[in-house]
Amino acid sequence: MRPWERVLRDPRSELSPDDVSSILDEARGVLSGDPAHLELESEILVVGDTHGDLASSLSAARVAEERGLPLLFLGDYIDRGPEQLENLVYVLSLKLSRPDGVFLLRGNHEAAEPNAWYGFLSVVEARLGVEAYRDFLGLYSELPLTAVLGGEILAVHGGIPAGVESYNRVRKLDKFGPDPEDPMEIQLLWNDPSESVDWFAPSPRGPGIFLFGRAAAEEFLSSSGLKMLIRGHEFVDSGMRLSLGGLVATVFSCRYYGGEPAAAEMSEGGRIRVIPLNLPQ
Ligand SMILES: [Mn+2]
Repeated sequence: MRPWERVLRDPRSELSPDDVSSILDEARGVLSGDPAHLELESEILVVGDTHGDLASSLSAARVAEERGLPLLFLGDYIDRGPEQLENLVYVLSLKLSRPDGVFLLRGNHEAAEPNAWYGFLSVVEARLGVEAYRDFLGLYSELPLTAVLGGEILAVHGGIPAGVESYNRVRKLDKFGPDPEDPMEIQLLWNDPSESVDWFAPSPRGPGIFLFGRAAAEEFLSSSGLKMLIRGHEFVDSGMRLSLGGLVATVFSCRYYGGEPAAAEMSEGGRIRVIPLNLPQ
């Protein structure tokens, strides 16, 4: 049995550094076949940040299987939570088992700098050795950046970038290396919506990051022929929140922030159903 098959059977099984390295290698190969910008169907289960919450990823996979839905994860698999390595290895194993039914976007934490601050680098060094971390950076650089669901809903980890007239320009961005450097790369992974801003304003998250308001979302979406944005990146205590007049849905799927982790079941016409993920494992 290949290591990723063992992970699917027992997601908490003890993995050797060689097992992890084999999963990363295979996943990198399969992910390299996904374009930077995915076109997916309108009926899909969308999962927000999991941050080391393996139980939420397991619940999401079970719900998707029961309903016969493909799965889209919005990034941020690691840092912060208690089962970071297990969670990342599990979602990669899901991808390997269903290359055309599981999709993994890149979050702002799939990068070198956050991992040094928020825990994942230490987890990898302690569990797999100092040398192993490089393979994770190689994997991050194969993760796609955006997806369009049913031709009308944009999915991305953070938000829309300032000074970019439409998705046509976003779509020209390639997958990138260990850390985002281009302003558009940074903003797609880091920006947040805000009700107190019309267009764009500097974000408290740091330099090069922006809050975007309703006018900005309206203009970007309409000039792109899109109806709505679905994204993760921010804690939402009920797991899903609509903002900016319903143009933006935020999904949050990690239980370690004190809220209810959820996924968003998307269906035809942009309907969204909130699916709780705090099921017993
Ligand atoms: Mn994030």
